[in-house]
Formats: sequence, C-alpha cells, structure tokens
Amino acid sequence: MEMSAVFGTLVNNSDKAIHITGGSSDVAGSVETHEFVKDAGGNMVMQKAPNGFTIEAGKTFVLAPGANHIMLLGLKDKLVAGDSLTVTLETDLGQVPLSVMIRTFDGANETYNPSPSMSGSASMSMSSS
Ligand SMILES: [Cu+2]
Repeated sequence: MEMSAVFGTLVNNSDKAIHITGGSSDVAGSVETHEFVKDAGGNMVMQKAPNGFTIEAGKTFVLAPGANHIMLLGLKDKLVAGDSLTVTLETDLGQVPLSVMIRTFDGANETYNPSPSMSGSASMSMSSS
C-alpha cells in the first residue's frame, strides 16, 4: 500500500490542550496518528497512537521521522514534489485544515517501507477561539 508521512511542527496557540484524534485527506484512503514503539524483538516500529496526539496549551508538538508523525495510508495518486496537499485534522475542538508541502524525503527508508520517498512538512497554528 502506498503511504507517506507528514513531518513538521504543530503549534497550539490556544490556552487549552488540543487532542488530535485522527484526520482525513482527499489524497489518502485514511489518515492516522502514528507513534514509534519498541516491538518484542527490540526493533522500533510504528503503530497507530492509541490515544492520538495531545498538544498542551501554548506548546509545540514535533512530527519527525522515527517519532510521532501523521500517516497517510492508501494514497490514491502519486505525490509530486513541489505540490501541496491538505490534511484535515480531527481534534476535540473541531476540524483543523493543514496545508502540507510535498517534498522528496531520503531518510528513514527502511522504517517507512514500502513507499516512503515522499513526505510533507507542515507547521500549523490552532486556536480555541
Ligand atoms: Cu506511520
């Protein structure tokens, strides 16, 4: 299955913690919050974060290779570097659209098999107002 990941920094400008529970995008069959954990064999593997992501009030939340990231699963089209796409995050404060630039990503190929070569980078601000 073709997939890609969104990396970047999420910024919570509100005075409340924001809980990201999932998301959606026109380009992907599904969008999931992923984390890295150690499996039984001691290897770091990604999995769906069971409780999503929580960004504390006034704090930032880093999405990075080998760490927390937003996973785009079941890509419908080939992503093209230089294009942008929109990922809509589901949060406890409502939907937050995130504009993501697509760029070639050369790192973490093993980790992101089978199709990790394209990834987005994003930064966003959220407000509870
Ligand atoms: Cu993932």
